[in-house]
Amino acid sequence: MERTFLMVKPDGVQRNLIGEIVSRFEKKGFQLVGAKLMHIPTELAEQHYGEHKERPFFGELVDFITSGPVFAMVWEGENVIATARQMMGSTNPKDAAPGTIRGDFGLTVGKNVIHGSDSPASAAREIGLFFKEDELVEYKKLVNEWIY
Ligand code: DAT
Ligand code: MG
Repeated sequence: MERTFLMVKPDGVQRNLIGEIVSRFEKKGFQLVGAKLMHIPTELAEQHYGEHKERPFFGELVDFITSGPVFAMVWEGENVIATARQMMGSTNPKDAAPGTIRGDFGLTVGKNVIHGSDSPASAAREIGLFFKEDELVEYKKLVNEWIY
């Protein structure tokens, strides 16, 4: 089953959006396999956002993501990587459709509430950066018989 890495960013944690965001993915039918509230060390932030190292906003991005605790999660389910991206909405909340997380809760690109992996390769990389194997929980949910 496909897995993705999702993270409520420091603005989402401060704005009490953890429960709302977890609830959306639960209700969709995805299964939570790992989660933790944590401060991201600068080194991990730089690794996580490594693809943006040359971008002018890289410094701000690292400062922001390390500015307070984040809620890091691994979710599992059919097509979860692409579907979670759709549920998040466009990177810039001003372009994000109503009904998406960024469309409903964000105003500016700098504080866009949530991170989600954008491909199978980035999901594998980001899950590995943030979680140890024994922090991911395998379990069977009977409700899955009513989803799949
Ligand atoms: P996404 O988070 O949708 O995957 P991304 O990987 O292109 O978007 O960029 C990572 C984060 O960097 C994004 O969530 C917010 C920030 N960011 C992106 N483009 C930006 C810009 N033009 N100015 C400031 N911050 C930006
Ligand atoms: Mg990205």
